[in-house]
Amino acid sequence: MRIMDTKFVRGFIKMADDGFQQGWHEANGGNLSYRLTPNEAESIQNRLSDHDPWKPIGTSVPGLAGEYFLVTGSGKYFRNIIVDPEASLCIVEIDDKGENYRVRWGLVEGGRPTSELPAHLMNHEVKKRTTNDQHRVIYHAHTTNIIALTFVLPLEDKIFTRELWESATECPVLFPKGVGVVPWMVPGGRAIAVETSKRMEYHDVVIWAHHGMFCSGSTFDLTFGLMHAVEKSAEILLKVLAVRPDKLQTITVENFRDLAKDFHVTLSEEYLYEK
Ligand code: 2HA
Ligand code: ZN
Repeated sequence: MRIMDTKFVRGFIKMADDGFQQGWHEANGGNLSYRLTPNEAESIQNRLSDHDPWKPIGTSVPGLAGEYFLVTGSGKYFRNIIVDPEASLCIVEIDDKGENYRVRWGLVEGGRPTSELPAHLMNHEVKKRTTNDQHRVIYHAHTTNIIALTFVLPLEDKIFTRELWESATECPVLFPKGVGVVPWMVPGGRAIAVETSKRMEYHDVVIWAHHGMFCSGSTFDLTFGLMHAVEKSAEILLKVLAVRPDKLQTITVENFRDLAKDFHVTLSEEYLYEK
């Protein structure tokens, strides 16, 4: 099957362009990865090249041995993905130890996978295990309002979660396990990948202070929708803080309990503290 015609490549390109249209991908900002199903990997085998040598991932992901990923390229611009996907994206294969990768398709003008490959793969490894193989999409974007919030709220999971939940009614339903927050760290390496994947054990959303956000999900729609909802909630919260920091009214703890009951979600007591 022609790789450009596959449903997962079409979905990936649409999601990347949706993110660009939102203003979350200035310059080469952000990155996206998708873990292929065994059937998808099988369906494109005769379209893959085996010329690229194995290279170290920079971290160890034994839980992903033999998996294939569609990922954005390092230094590539999201705004160009829809125009020239074969130059902007690549499919990588992970070796049988989870230590090395090689490019099997794409990046036709050269380059390498995203600088955040360690974070993407370590998050995928956690999510593959904790979601019983369901999650396949990891998305990193430079979401303006969430970044702004990391300058004005304490960098604590409990505070970010509660404030985002209060700012839009559907938030506790979309991310009942709340959000994790990583303090400012140098991007692109193993250290920030370790901190992020630790929080992905529990959360589907991890915020990087003064940088952006990571979301995990089972489909492109669910993962994009999650990022979009968190970012919109942050926008509302910033507007409220700008106009009237001492909110006149809000969604109360009692309201959250009623919501949880009717929508059949479990909201951790950790976030339902009295203020
Ligand atoms: O430039 O977003 O975090 C890509 C990035 C690095
Ligand atoms: Zn980034």
